[in-house]
Amino acid sequence: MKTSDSISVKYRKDYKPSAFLINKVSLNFELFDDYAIVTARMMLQANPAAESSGALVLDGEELELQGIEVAGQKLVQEQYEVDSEQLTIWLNKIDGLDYQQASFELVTKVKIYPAQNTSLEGLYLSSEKFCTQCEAEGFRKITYYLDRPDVMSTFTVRIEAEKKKYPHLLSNGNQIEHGSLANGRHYAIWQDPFRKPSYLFALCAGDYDLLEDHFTTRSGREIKLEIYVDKGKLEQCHHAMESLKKSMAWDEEVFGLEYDLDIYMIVAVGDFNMGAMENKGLNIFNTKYVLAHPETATDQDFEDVEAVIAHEYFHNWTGNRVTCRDWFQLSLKEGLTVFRDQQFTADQTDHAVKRIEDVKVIRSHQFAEDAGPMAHPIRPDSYIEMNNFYTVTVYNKGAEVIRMYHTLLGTDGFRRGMDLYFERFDGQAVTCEDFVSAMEDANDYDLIQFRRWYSQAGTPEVTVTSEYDELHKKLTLQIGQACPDTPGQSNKQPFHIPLKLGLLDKDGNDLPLELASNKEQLTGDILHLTEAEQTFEFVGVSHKPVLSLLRNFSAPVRLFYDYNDQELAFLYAHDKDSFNRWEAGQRLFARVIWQLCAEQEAGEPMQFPLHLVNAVQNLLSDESLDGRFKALALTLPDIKALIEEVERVNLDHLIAAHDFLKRELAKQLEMDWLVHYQANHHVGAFKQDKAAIAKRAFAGVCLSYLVALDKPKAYELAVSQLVNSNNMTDAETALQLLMHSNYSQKEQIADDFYRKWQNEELVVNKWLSAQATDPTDSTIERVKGLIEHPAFDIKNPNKVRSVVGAFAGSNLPQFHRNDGKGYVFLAEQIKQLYSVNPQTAARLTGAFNRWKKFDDERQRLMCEQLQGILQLPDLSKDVYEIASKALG
Ligand code: 0A1
Ligand code: ZN
Repeated sequence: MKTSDSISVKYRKDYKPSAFLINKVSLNFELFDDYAIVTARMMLQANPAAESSGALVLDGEELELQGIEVAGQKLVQEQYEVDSEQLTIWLNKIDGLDYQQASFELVTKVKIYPAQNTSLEGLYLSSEKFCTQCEAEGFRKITYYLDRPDVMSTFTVRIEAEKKKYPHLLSNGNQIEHGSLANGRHYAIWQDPFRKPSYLFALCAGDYDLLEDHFTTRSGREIKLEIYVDKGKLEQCHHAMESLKKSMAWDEEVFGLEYDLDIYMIVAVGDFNMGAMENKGLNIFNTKYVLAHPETATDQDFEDVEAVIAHEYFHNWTGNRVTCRDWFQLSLKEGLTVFRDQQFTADQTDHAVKRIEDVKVIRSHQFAEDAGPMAHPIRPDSYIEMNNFYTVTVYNKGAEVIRMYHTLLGTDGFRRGMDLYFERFDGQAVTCEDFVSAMEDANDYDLIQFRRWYSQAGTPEVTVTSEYDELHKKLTLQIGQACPDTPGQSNKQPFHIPLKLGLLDKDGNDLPLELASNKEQLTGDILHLTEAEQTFEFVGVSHKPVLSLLRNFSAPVRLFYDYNDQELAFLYAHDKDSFNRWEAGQRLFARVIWQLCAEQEAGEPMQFPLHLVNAVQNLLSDESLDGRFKALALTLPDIKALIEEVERVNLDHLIAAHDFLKRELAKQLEMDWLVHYQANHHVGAFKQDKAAIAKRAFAGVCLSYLVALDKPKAYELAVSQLVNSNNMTDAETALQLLMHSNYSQKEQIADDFYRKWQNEELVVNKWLSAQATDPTDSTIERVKGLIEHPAFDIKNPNKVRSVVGAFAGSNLPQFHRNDGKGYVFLAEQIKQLYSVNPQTAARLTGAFNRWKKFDDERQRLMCEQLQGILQLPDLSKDVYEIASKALG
């Protein structure tokens, strides 16, 4: 078992500039099937901004040191020391070296074993291709280095390997030379003119198919675009290429940002821990976010590919040109880049739909993280393993914080802030504070209180009460805010919360907004909450309005306001703010679900409230609404998000209530679902324009209600959609619905689907997760079978996520079985995985984080598994941090 003294906690407050800088580095990679030799030649210099020291301490892990030279002298044993994490060179023991005055050269040679590297961090060989992943601290598994983002250097990289097996040899920047060598080997040399931290280094070597294109920047520069994929996958790359070109044009148009190198390469790999990586000029992507063809990828997959391509492309400015000083500042690049990709996707698709999708992630995942044992501010104060901090808080709440600047400063003000940010910090490694000050200075806007969003964890709770004074036409809002304690933080200070609102008259029109006093507390339709308790008096309110609060989810908070059913139904039908229209529906459904839970608690039968029928029917038949919006507005709230609404949950009751409501809505509106399904489900030539996508989404939700009827006729519709579909959107929807139902032939369906798609890995993953998320009782045995299936591979993170991740994260009824078998299954998988791939194992461990929400028996069962995990021999830091914090 890990003891607390064998692990170390890193603190943000301990930041010190590096004692040395690296001005230039040349790397030479000699790649062989079973090992690689890496020679690094670096020009170092004492950092004038740091305390000087006679010891040069380089990071390095899992490296076999073969030689070391400083200023042309081979070092002998007394001059350096190596342990499992560092190489220390005693510069003061090297004759004639004046390291404080002049720069000096260091040459190291190490041997590494990429074929044995299953962590997928550093340099690894998988599916006969070499690939790297260096963020956050993977470069130290390639060579000894100052592996921290504030040490920036120019890189020259020479790669040599067998020509036949590895015809493509790629690294960052421009290729400046290539040629043949003896013994069937060849080499290429790459030079990246931009200084960069080691985490942006990349190397790929293998035999790929290549899609080529080009883009002309608005200043007229010609950029080569290249996408490298596994042989035979070229047909699935066109969407990624189009997405890249759209992203490049969008960043020029919206932010005035042009690409800077002459070539932009993307390599798709099947074994990858995350979505993708923004290495300078050489992005490496999980195949899931590159490959897309209508037959094998859903409309959602297409949107995801476009968004991830955009995200990585946008990092070239927000991340690469301006990078992070240290890893505590991760949200500086990630929150900002997520916000940028969200805006991009909204512009390509639909603003309201995109907003709703993003808020769903916040509510189901980020709120849970913020209320659990891993809660941290978007700029964390400490960590044990940095890889555990690539979180929904840093990324998605980080993006919400950026969105609030946009809300407060407006599009132009936000742009002014961005321009100043680049003007001041281009080419540097900076902090979140630097970003705030740029926004502040460019707009002459006080963001002192706003800064608390960076330092305080937890989800603020905003409580609103209202009173209408008919006589004086006055509306008084009493608004309080509080933020719950989180691990290591209590007594939080009030946040600056922009609360966008509207007051609706009885026709659903917005009434004008005017405050009686303190008029600066309202700008446009944004109310500025800054204190624990505030009173706002609106005047000239002609009659009692319906309140539309927190429009467009203008801040990442929980809003409490005592709406009644009539008001919610009214907003669901009329709010001009599409987000709040959706939100009203979700609240309406949630109220019913909690009511049904209360009925079960009281031992009474569940009663379906008929008032819902009207509300849903009106929405269903509202011709003015987009199909994707309708699909979202007709979907019941996610159980995960509902769990976050209560202190402790009776999961059995909650699931029963959720199922009951779905089935009742299905029954009450059976004809409507059928009519709309038939009107929107399209047979015939495949189209992928906005209208066709919207119809598929809407038809999919209608079908989900029909299948909930548990009737042969409905199953027939789903089966027919599955077998006759010419696109994966329709096929996957039908597959999932059938697999999650009581349909008697579902085994057959699963077998046929597999037989058809067994050679398309990404489709097989859909097949795996459709089974792993089946809420019926047989699933526990089925998932045990799936991990033995030839299609499963514990070394491939996409497979692990498709089976184990999907089961633990998205199959609440079965993961939380009351016999504890779901928990045992997850713990078993973590035990198999933690030494193979610590990062992915740690992510899985997070599924236990919310154990305190459940009943005593489930709590006990989950804790038992967490304790077992903590007893594992040589437990990785990654898993240790999650499991130990979960147990608190
Ligand atoms: N920076 C990448 C995400 C990423 C982070 C860590 C990784 O390995 C530990 C890999 C990728 C992004 O935001 O896209
Ligand atoms: Zn990113």
